[in-house]
Amino acid sequence: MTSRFTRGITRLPGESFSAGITTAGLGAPHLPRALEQHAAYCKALAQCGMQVTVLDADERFPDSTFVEDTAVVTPQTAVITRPGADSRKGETEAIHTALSTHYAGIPTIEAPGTVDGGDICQAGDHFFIGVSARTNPEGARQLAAHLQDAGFTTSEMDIRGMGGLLHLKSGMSYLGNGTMLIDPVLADQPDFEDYRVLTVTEDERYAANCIRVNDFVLFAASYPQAAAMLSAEGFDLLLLDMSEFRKMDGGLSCLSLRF
Ligand code: CIR
Repeated sequence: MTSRFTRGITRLPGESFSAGITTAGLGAPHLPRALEQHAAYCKALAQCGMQVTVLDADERFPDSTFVEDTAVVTPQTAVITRPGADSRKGETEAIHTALSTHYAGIPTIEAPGTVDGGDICQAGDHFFIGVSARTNPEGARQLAAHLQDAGFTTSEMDIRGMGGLLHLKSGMSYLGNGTMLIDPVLADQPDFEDYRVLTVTEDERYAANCIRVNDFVLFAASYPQAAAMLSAEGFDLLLLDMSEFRKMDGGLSCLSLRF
């Protein structure tokens, strides 16, 4: 079953956005354009039926617009992460405060564990936990324990050394109805045997990160083959220009917490 989401949290990119971490090699992001794209993203979440809280930018944390990495949330439960990059660890404080009005007693990942929310993919009652350069085995173990306490099943997928994937969800998205959209680099994962798997082409790898939100799929613009494949499967796409966030290694899922 796919959760229905009623609330979202996003955070505006700030003046320091271009000082964040990136490997993309696509040049510096243009802040006014990033703000326009962010506004369109928040509008799309609202169109999906969500009430969206937009937090102010925090110039101390250039990557803090990528709120997904700071928590793992479902409509029933939340866990505050401990991001793998030192420059991002302080981002969790504001998110903890924002989530505290919605959840009682939120557990946190503790040192030496690290978890980036971008490595965590929920598929119904199951969570895939990516072990990556950002999420370490101890963080994965702690998160699995919290999620199992909340009644979910979990499994780990080690993506270290898989070319081009920053996070597990850089290469996979759960679309609901037992369907996964994946990057070709994940094509041979035995864990996907029970799913209907749709694979993006090598030249559209960025499109593997999208988000199913209630009746729609928020999808990056400019990936026509992947968009046509999903439309043919009956998904309703809301296309969004992500060019400025892509320059900072960010995708559609990174920009919000959905619960
Ligand atoms: C970082 O390297 O941490 C940011 N520049 C990008 C984070 C993207 N987050 C995500 O995929 N969940």
